[in-house]
Amino acid sequence: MKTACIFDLDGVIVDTAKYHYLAWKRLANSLGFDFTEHDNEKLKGVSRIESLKLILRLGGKQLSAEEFEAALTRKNGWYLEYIQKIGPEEILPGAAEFLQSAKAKGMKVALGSASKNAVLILERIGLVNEFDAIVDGNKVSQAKPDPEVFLKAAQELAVDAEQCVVFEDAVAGVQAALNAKMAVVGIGEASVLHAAHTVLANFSGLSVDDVLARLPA
Ligand code: G16
Ligand code: MG
Repeated sequence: MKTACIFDLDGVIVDTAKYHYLAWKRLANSLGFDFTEHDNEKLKGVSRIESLKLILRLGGKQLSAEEFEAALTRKNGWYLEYIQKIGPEEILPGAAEFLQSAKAKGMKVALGSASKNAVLILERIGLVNEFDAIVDGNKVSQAKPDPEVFLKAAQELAVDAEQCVVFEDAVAGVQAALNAKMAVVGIGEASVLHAAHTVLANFSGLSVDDVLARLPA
């Protein structure tokens, strides 16, 4: 039986993926190459460090250890600048309602995000007190598709992996949930997230029971 929901943050609860993209593009441009939205798909759910490694590979660019650190700091500075203005209006359609109805059904809810800025974002959108557990990029050492973030969330909720449903917008995140042996609902396009057990465009108009009925028992 599914007794817990684990939500990814960027791209599932809130649309911050576009701000990550803008900040990475700005960084790539400052290093002398471009970064397309198509390539950005590969960065979703991937940690800051792994994202930069991937971008540098795509741009055919090498940085010293100091330059690498400085690039991470610059990107995060721009990202923080972009998200200064976000508020509850950036919560993705139906996400807050879905979270509340899962809680009303007695399910436990956790956040499982790669972002080190997760708590700041949850505060901005007014959802920081809604989770029974928050596992973010500050608490894990392995980036998605490693299952660590979701296994830690299950541990903090005191539930087994098979009781958990993960909601993910990223290919790496879907794979992380599968690696954790959890049921996974993709949020986005089925053509991209085909490995998920089921895929929703967003949470709008869907009850928790509707979603649970689409998953393997
Ligand atoms: C998010 C994004 C990724 C981002 C990562 C790290 O993860 O999807 O694009 O690189 O967090 O974020 P930060 O630089 O804020 O630490 P998630 O897991 O919430 O989708
Ligand atoms: Mg995400």
